[in-house]
Amino acid sequence: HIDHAPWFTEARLGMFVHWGLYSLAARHEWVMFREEIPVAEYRKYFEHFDPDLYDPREWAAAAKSAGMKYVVLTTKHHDGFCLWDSALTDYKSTNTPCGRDLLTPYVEALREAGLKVGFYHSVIDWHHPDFAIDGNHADRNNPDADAINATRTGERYREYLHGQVRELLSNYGTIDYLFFDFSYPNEGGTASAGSRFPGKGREAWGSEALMEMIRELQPGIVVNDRLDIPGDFVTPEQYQPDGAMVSGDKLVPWEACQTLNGSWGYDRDNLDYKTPDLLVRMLIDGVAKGGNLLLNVGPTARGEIDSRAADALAAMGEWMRVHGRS
Ligand code: FUL
Repeated sequence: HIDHAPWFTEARLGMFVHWGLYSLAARHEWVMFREEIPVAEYRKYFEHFDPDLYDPREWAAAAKSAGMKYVVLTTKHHDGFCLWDSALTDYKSTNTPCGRDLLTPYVEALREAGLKVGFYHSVIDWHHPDFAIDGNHADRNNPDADAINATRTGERYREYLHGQVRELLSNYGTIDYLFFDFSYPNEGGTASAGSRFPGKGREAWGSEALMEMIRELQPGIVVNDRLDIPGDFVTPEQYQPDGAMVSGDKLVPWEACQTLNGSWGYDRDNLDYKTPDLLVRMLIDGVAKGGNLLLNVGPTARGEIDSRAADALAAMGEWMRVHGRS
């Protein structure tokens, strides 16, 4: 139970949406990192981003009929591209052929459908000129990385991060949920991120001050645990915890985020979908252990939830209609 937001542990099921420039590549949201695509080359996706089928009312309807109570959209993923008209960067949807802020209709559609509004925001940024290049950066093998890093200041990036979060929490009315993302493959969780990745972690991001600002701007919001300081809930990723999560004599609110096919971003040729049976079992497993399930979809570059994801959601909805209580 989260005192200031009892809705969260009652909701139990939400929809995660990973959508951005990587959706055009259609082969995993880490494509820029995996294929070491330089910023200049990755720009081709920016130049062609034109989601003509984007209708967040359809996303909201799909979530709702699957029994989901909240939706969480990637405002910015690790590639740094912003889905809103940020005053702090040019790397945003308004400067692509799309030409508009995509968060406004998203937020409106969710509210209309009676769903809670969530934002995901990446602390990692492979595009920002002041984000230090480390082993988990798309540009990690650049022979000039050390020289480039010498010109980068954590302070400028920190200001950018705080400024963008301020925009997100000031310009779209009430935001119910915020998922920060600092998490690297094979590193298992986020604790002591700062010590494992020099220049990253609570001090580099100004996490305490950031959290204070968030609470001030949106007193009712729930925030996850990936700023290298505790949040309102913890976020096991792509696994179900063994049992209820406990700290001292207290139950810890948790939310497992899970994919449909192992990728978060649209991954067109990946056919390794979880069966509806497994999805329902994951939901039951989580509820039995006192947790939420945040189930991901990766819409196509045109903005559509493709038929395989839509079928999975529909199958969950079918089960919820028979077994749900709301
Ligand atoms: C991770 C990210 O690196 C993935 O791309 C995804 O966003 C997931 C929810 O968090 O750690």
